[in-house]
Amino acid sequence: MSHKIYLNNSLSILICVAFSFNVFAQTKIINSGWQYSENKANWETINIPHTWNNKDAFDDESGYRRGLGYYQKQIFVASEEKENIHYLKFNAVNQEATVFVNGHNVGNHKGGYTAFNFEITKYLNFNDFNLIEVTVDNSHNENIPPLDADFTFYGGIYRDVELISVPKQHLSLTDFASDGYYINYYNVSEEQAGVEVKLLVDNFDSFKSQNHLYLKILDAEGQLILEEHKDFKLNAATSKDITITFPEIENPKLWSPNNPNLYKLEITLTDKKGDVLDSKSSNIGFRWVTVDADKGFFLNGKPIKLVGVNRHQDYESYGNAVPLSLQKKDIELIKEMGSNVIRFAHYPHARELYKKCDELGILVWTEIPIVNKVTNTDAFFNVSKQMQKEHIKQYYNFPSVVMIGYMNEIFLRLAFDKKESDEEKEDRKQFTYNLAKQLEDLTRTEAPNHITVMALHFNELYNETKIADLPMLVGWNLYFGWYHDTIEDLGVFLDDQHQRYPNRSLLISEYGPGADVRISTTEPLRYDYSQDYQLLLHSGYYSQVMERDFVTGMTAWNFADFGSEFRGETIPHVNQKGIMQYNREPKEVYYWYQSVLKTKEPFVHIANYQNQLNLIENNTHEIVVFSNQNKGKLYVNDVLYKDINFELGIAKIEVPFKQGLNTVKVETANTTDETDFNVELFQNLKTNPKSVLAINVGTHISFRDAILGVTFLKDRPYSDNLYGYLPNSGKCNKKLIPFNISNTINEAVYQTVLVDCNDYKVDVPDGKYKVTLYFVEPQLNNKTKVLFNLKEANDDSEADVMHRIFDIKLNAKTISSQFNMAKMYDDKYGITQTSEVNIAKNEGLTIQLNPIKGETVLSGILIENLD
Ligand code: GCB
Repeated sequence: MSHKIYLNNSLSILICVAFSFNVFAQTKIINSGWQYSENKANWETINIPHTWNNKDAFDDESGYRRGLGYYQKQIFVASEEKENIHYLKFNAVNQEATVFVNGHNVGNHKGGYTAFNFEITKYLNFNDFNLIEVTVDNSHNENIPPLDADFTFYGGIYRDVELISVPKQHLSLTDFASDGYYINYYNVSEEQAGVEVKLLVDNFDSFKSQNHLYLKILDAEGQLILEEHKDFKLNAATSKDITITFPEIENPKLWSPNNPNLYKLEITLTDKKGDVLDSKSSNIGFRWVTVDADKGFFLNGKPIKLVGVNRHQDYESYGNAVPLSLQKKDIELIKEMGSNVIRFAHYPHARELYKKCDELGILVWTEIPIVNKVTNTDAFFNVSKQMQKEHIKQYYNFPSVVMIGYMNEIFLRLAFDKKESDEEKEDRKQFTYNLAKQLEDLTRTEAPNHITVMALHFNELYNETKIADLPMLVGWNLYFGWYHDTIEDLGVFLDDQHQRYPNRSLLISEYGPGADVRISTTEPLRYDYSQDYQLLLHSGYYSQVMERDFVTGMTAWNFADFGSEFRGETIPHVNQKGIMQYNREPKEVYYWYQSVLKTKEPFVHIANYQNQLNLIENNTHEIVVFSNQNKGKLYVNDVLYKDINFELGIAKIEVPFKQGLNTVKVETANTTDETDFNVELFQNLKTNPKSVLAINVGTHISFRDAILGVTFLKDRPYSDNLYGYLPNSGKCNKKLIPFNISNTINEAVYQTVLVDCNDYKVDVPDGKYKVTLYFVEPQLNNKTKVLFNLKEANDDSEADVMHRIFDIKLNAKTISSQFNMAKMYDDKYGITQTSEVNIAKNEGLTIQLNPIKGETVLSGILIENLD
């Protein structure tokens, strides 16, 4: 074999392009200029990636359209391409696609997160235009997982579309749309490492062919380390499996998160003359992993505590149709946070991201989207198994992939479903177990040398049914301190599981509270959505995991906020458990992770939740600083205030502030951080009046409304010269209603309600004011909806609704009589009542809610001075 031909791939491409254009394999990405329609009548021009749900899934009015979407595109295929074989490859279409070429149905694919391709040669017209049409369906389908899950199932062609043209002999494209080869490792240790490659080569010719395979392993610098050649014959119209085994490499550079040493495999297929037909390449990473039920996770024979995140693939305003450049940035941010592991939840993400994990050094858990429940049909079982095969075969060659899963919280609906009889429930346990067993067996067979995993929710069902004994590593999704119990209960649970199931390895595959950057508090509490509570929970989990060797690690839920159509928290339709916001702006806890996970360079960060501090009554506030150092010095307005010590990456210091701009600086070994706080003191509203005053009634959290440019202050019992409710004027209970509120973007103001409290006082000085009161009817049923729609209302439904009726008075003057939200407004509708008030005689503002029927409610107050 002459050296020239095999100089390197790019050169050989050039040679081939020059001499035999029509034989070499070519892939064209055909993303641009598709036509899209939801009804086949009105078409618009779009580019792939595309989804039709990036806006409507966040819009209460329009609602989220699950149904059909039609795509079409013309492609020109040159006559030189005639001798080649042609494929259309879709890297992901959510969730069912039927593809037509020039009117011929070329195939259907079910499942929204894996790639598929169809051979289209016989349908093509050469030297002519060809019409490609794709019908996409994201309606609920009982036979396609996921059936039900806490994320939005955006419909559309949202990953690249490729037109692949290959010579008659090529690396197979038909093995579940894989690359047609699989890299296995043998005898990997610090001293040596072996690589074995299994290739599938197809011959589409009607006669025998003679071919040659040339495989090279290069090191990180591009130096050739090993090469293997193989001549072989292919019978007409057949496929062949060829295994090529390299001799062991001596003293390999092992791959790990700290040292992601990669080698490269290059594969070249030629004809007997030596002309290149096909070529592919992959990362090679030498590593081995094991789990030990007592000692945790081991990489290359050394213990490693896995700490990282889960990731969903969507992004604010893009839905799931996110440019790859932005997605890759996510992986960089995850690495910069100090993570050594990612769980790609709850489905395979774009393959380019796994490549990025190879390069950056992040261990990967990857899974298919069988979530919350399964359907007991052959069709569902078959689609599930097909998905897992596609998943394994398409993601097999990434050295970062070490854990492969197939189910998430599969008994969630069983645990909550009240409708099923006991018998039906028993049946459900059995068929779910059966599917799990089939998928576990399939995964072990198709992906030996990987760790099988499954994620469970906090419920005994997984132990009782023994489904938790199937995978090699069990992931528990644990929400202690959020959905139930306290942060400290985590440890109790972990110890109990370890004692009861001493042979099981476990990981905390999810944990985390919702957090909204607009919310802060000095008294963080469960379910308050403050960043302060988010920090408490994440750091509390971390310390409990670090204390326990048997826990292999933890992956936070979630890297970033993500779309979940049915959710209604302080940001509607968004799951807010991100460490980053939906637009990938960091929440403060991101920096805390850096302080405990990144040890190489000195790091310090002053948490500055909103740049804005509102200090009520006194002028001090607790500042939170993160650092990976032990000690530092804190300066306030350029004066040394204190020497500080960090524990678990955190120092908390009570700092005195002055009104206006204050600068805080922290110095630690070789690094500093400095930040400005805009401080507003609320000590005496009469002597120090505010032109705008906003109060978040019924809660200990403050809420920053960036559009109004005002912070709704935390609520409090009244004291002289300030504001607050009069505790003796009723029960004055604080209530949280975690539901979407319509007619507002300030959900957090309405969702916290002060119930049965009749008098409220604000000591503003004399003057003319515009006073806006915020209300919502907190009855959590749809009865008010029926009632509001008067045509549908009937006496029975009216009788069920609790009518809450009260008069509203400002300084004894009635501004609303018989205020009855159930009667007057839609369900969970954000209501404001605005009136002007003249305040005189130093009497301040008194808000009276006089109950006529039921308990009074109030959500917020905004007072604007008009003088
Ligand atoms: C879980 C689920 C995940 C949810 C998460 C939550 O356990 O696995 O899909 O998004 O809880 O936020 O409730």
